[in-house]
Amino acid sequence: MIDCRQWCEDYSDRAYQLQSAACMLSLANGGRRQNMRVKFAECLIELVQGDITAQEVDAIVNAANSQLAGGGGVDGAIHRVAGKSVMEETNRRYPEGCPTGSAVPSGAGRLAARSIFHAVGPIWRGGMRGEPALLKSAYRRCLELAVEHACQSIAFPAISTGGYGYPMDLAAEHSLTSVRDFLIECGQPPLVRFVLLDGGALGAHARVLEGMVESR
Ligand code: AR6
Repeated sequence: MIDCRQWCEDYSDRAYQLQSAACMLSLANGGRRQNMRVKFAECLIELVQGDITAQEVDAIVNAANSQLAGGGGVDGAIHRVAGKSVMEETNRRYPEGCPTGSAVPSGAGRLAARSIFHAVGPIWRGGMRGEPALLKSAYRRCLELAVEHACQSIAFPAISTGGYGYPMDLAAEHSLTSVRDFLIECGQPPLVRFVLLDGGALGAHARVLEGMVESR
């Protein structure tokens, strides 16, 4: 079986040719997209399909609401696995909640990670209410927190694309642009992983990341 997981390790032409070949092989391999990795300024952006709660990274990002009240989707899954200490901590430390477009840190309870960054993405209202800037800012604030907490690795879900209704293709473009720009500007953290729940979400992010490599 062909392993296409380690593709596009840097910006050289040779690596890009390898990436294209690996991509074709991965599509030939049952048509199922494999994980994808691209390097920006010595930092990796990695796309994987999976469950955010199972990630062994320094920080896991929660797709929270501005009351930090818990809910369904990623938020429900993270609090279920992490245990009640996380909600107790956020209630105590952030009684005012967290504004949309920002994020706040907490411990990670029973999760394998050290920290959870509770990020509040925008509710999609058609795209003319500042949603792109708010989504980018939520990702950026998490990366700033990762640097402040000396995290070597951070895992993001596709914030706002579930209950908050942000179209997946646009969310992929806006989130990946924000992360790429931060990595180029700051050169850390070394690993940023996007954990996408299904093949459609993974494909949407992979198309944007491929476009970033092609247009460099
Ligand atoms: N791992 C990775 N991705 C997941 C997981 C998981 N375990 N579960 C869902 N997704 P959502 P939002 C995907 O709704 O849109 C909550 O009630 C999901 O398929 O979790 O920012 C909060 O309390 C989707 O693509 O977050 C807020 O009130 C993406 O993660 C509100 O929902 C985000 O979906 C936040 O809505």
